[in-house]
Amino acid sequence: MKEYFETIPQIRYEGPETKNPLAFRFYDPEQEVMGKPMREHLPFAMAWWHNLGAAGTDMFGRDTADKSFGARPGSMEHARAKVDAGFEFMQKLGIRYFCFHDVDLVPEADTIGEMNRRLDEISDYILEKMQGTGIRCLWGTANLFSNPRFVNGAGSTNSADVYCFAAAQIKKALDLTVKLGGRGYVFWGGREGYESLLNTDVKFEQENIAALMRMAADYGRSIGFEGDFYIEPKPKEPMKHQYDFDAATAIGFLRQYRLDRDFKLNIEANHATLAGHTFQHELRISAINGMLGSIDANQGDLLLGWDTDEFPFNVYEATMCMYEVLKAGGLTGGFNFDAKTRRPSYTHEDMFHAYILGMDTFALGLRKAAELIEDGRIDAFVKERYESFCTGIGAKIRSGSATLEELAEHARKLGAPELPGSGGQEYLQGIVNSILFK
Ligand code: XUL
Ligand code: CO
Repeated sequence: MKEYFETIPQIRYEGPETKNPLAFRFYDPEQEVMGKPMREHLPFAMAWWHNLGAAGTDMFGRDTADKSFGARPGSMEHARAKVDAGFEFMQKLGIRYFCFHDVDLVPEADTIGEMNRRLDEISDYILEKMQGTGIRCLWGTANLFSNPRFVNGAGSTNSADVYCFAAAQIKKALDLTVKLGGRGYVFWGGREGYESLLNTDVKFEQENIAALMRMAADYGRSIGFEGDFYIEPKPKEPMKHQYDFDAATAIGFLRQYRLDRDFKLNIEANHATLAGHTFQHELRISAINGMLGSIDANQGDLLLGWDTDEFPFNVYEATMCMYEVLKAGGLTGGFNFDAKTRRPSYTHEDMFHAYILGMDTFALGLRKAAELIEDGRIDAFVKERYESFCTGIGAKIRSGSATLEELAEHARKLGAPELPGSGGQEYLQGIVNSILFK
């Protein structure tokens, strides 16, 4: 078997002191954190599209990286070489999952029939490679945004024929997800939105998107898919205004169209910041609504207003993410590195450095989040902050048995209320820093 990354050894944990760039400093898969090995807390996934496809092209310049893997791009031979290289890559890093769009796996064909034939062929090959490796699919999806036919969206298109094309792609991507043991299926509505309200019937489009999702969920269940469907919220890019703006918007949509039993959310860090939220905010909103399913682990650049899909290195963010995940009791999905190396980082070695960085960042975040929880001061503070609702009139409000008149009477008797207790934000931020940097 040809080796694609000949200079790269098996990546192992060597601890924080190591100077070896091809070793983990913090990700020690077997190390227990809060009673579970790290690898169970952190089901990492490789994003097929970035890692095996993206070659550094930007709006101003063509590829810098060579992702041909020794084959002619656009051929089935190339599709197979990507499978081989991808599995070697995952095995060398100890990554147990991958995520894919249909068009990441094979060159796109003109007809659904030919496309499906190619997908059958490659998925047979992937299945073969999966045997004995423990590697499987985290989630699959259909690319319903790149092909010009989706210029006006997929579920939100104005063309019934295009809508059917989208349905055909979703059906096949679901078949593949099930075939490859996927835990989830993602809808990222890249073109589901609008550029101008002058030509758009928003209600009509949203109803059609919901109907497509309903049909997908029904079909998925009919072929034995037991995982979760996810919406991946994003406010903009490529469209000016996307319907799945943020977690709260997507949750409202899922509930309105009664899709909330089958769907959860896939929260991406960079999408959160594009929506003007923190990553932690989006995770918290999903978690408190029972909708935190999976995570696209990346990072944006706050100085740039677009989706830079960087590998996560911000330990503070990763800690706060893992804090939310631990508090939510873990994920049914995993951590997909929807991230690409920077255009000037074009070597194969850079791909490994990037994943080591991302995995170490989340491992460190996990350890620090566990320490924050075990320390207990933050939880104790929050508990005490709401204490006035534990007894007396507060407890009555919480139990739902109070009336407005009763509360007004309580207030009248009080005269002037005391100021609520201090928010203590600086005190709490100091605790976070003392744990992060000890
Ligand atoms: C785009 C994005 C997608 C989805 C899958 O911003 O995040 O790659 O994760 O379609
Ligand atoms: Co994503």
